Amino acid sequence: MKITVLTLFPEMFSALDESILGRAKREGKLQLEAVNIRDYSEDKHLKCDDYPFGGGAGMVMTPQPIGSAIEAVDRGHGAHRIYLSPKGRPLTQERVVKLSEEEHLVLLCGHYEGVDQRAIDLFIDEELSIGDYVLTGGELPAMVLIDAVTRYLDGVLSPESLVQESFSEGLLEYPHYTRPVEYRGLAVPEVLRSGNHAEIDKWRREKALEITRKNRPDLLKPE
Ligand code: 4GY
Repeated sequence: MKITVLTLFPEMFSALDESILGRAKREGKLQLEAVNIRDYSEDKHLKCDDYPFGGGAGMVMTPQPIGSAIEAVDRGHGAHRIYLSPKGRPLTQERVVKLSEEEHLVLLCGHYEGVDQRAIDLFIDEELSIGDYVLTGGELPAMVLIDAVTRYLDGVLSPESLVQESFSEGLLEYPHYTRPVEYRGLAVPEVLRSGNHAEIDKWRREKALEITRKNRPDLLKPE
């Protein structure tokens, strides 16, 4: 999959050279391109922001550099174009799986108070939010989306890692343990060392239900 990020801070995306995402990039499973919106500004000082019409605090990203950048990286509009913002529809695991089937994603990262609405109306297919809090820019949300999508690309994770998720079936995950058997007075639950896989599955389902009831009762409600 190809992902093009449009940002004023392309260097931030070097964070994705580490760990599993770094390997996916090196193996060519994820082709990530971070494009500086400023390179497309036609302003003599390469400005990309201006004061809001109607007044108010802060600056707004101007539509020209954004429009020119999008048209340069996605001629013919073959890609699926996403703007990350708290106003967007919630990004869910279901949406992540669907997005992982796209050939080319373009992610637009806003800054300051946001981008001129005409850039969204003219050039964006979908506005997505990673959660109900406000960050200083769209770069971290874009990285969250890239991380979540990359897990579903062929050959990035072992199939078992993804199967385990569907085992949880809409519940939160059961607790994990590894060696040592006892750490600072806390022992690994006996059942996990019993070798009885029916009992282990039963224990894990109970624990998943228990933590879901405690932390996310909304996930247990019908619909
Ligand atoms: N939450 N989900 C989010 C965000 C920062 C002002 C527009 C979020 O997706 N994006 O908080 N983004 C804002 C900052 C410009 C993006």
